[in-house]
Amino acid sequence: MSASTDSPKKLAKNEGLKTESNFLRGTILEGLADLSTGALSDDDTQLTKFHGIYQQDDRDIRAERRKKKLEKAFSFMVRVRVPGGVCTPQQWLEMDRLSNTYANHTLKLTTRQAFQFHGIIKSNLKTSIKEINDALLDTLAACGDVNRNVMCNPNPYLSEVHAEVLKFSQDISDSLSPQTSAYHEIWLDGEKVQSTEQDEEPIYGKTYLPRKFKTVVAVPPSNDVDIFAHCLGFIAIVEDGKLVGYNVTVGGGMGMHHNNEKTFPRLADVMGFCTPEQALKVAEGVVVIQRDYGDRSDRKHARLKYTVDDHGVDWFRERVEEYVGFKIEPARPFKFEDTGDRFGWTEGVDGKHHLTLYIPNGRVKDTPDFKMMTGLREIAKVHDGDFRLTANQNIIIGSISDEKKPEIEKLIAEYGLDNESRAKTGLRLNSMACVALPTCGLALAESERYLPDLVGRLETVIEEAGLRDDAIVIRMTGCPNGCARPYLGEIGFVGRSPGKYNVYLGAGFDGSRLNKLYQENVKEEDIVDLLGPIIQRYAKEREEGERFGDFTIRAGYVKAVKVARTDWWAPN
Ligand code: SRM
Ligand code: SF4
Repeated sequence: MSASTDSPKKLAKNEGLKTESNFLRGTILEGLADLSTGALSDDDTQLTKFHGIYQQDDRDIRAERRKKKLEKAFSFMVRVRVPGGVCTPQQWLEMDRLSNTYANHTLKLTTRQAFQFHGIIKSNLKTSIKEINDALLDTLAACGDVNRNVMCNPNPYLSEVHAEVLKFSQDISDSLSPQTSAYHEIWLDGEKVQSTEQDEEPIYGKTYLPRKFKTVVAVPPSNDVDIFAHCLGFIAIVEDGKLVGYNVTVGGGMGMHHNNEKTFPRLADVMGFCTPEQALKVAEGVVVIQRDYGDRSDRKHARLKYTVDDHGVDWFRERVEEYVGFKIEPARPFKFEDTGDRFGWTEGVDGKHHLTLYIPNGRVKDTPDFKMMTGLREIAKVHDGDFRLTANQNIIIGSISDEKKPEIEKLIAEYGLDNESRAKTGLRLNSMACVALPTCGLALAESERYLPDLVGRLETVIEEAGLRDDAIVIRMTGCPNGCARPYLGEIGFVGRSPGKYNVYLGAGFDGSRLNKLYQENVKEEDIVDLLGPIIQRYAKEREEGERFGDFTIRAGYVKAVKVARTDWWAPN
């Protein structure tokens, strides 16, 4: 299939790297054996991303080491795929053990329902990856220019179709996983493949995708996966209690660059409807069209959102239809209500109990006064259900039996894990921050280490205004890449430089409207003065049921921007 008739543009450097890499091998094995440095070669650090591994350095001590003329304090971040966010208590225990053996004694539950380890040094990398695989989880395609961890509403209480939908998300994950044997060969001591002929990537080809690719599945009314923020989405359509198919969304994404208007966050378009039998083929079709038509010359313009934006969703649908060989039907009605988690106890349709716990910014760790990691470990030791990572960086202790419930309740109380002890406002429960400093090489400002303090200061205003129990979605990132989906926060902060943030307001509570820039370059110390009066006005002037994001638009603080086309599918 030919992508374009225009004269060919110069390909981005990574394209050559992928072609030459022998299906993602590069010289990773040789680099791992060289212990004269804690780093890998620049080219290999691009390739290890496809294996779920990022080279990083501790930015807190970068300047000090430079002064002492020491190499940067290199270590590796390892991302573990958890399709749909569901893992067993045994797997939780293994992740906990590996973090305490090879990493920095913390686990990061990510905004895409995965685990991240930070601080693994080169000499421990291979063993760590091997032991993650021994726990029947993997890191392949957790990063890189491929389809990454597939997300799915994690709360099993939602509907009878949940298990079916979760299975679908796991099937997408399997069908879009890279087929190269390089992963096995490098990390699991597989047989060395002598020639590239033996490897094949039926869907991706040798150069994989132009850029990262993200897929999600949602069951309305919950939009906790923020479906419109992702390249490809499937919205479960349930009629008379049965899953009849999915509305397919394409072309969402968050990342942008400051001062570059050619880059922007974009909400996905609803492309149409397909049946459950057609859905895997449609997923493949969307990937293949992006493979062939995505921009391989400019990585800042290479995401699917730009392909859809440049050509339009109708053009995109036609290309997918040509590939899959059937028509994609018009979309069916659906309605989302919110993007948050259902905290506390819920009862599942299976008669089991589920407990959603607030984990501040997804960082599982022990501190002198709060033994969160130990508490969750003790729960995992007795729990016979599952753990479910949410897209809001929280955790569900899922499928708890009647017999186990008292024991788990006792551990929750013993370790102070209950939500009431640690998150007294709806603002905090709905807060989310990306990792940022000290590990993220792209951070311009603090995020995970700063948001809890800022929320604390805003909580004073919230309490005074009588808004303790009101859910307000607040998100922060240390740079404009958008890892905590800040452009879908009713209040969004995006780092500009140390101690300074762009402040955004006005996103839709249901995830269907982006927020808008309210003020640029706001200093940390000025944020409460900026937002306090708006919060107080909201408390006094809001209409019945009016959400904070909607109010900031009605009150004229910001103007509404594009709304995902959800309203006209579901009139009411
Ligand atoms: Fe992200 C890059 C962390 C979700 C958009 N992201 C990074 C890196 C790997 C920095 C780097 O490239 O060197 C960060 C590692 C930090 C660290 O020290 O761990 C990083 N991203 C994260 C996580 C861990 C944030 C979190 O606190 O949970 C999330 C891991 C998700 C996962 O399990 O796979 C994470 N990143 C996201 C999301 C949200 C989502 O997908 O729902 C986005 C916005 C959606 C999107 O993709 O458009 C996101 N991350 C980016 C981008 C911008 C991409 C773009 O199109 O411009 C980058 C930079 C890049 O790719 O060049 C990036
Ligand atoms: Fe790093 Fe920026 Fe992503 Fe935050 S948003 S983790 S600072 S890349």
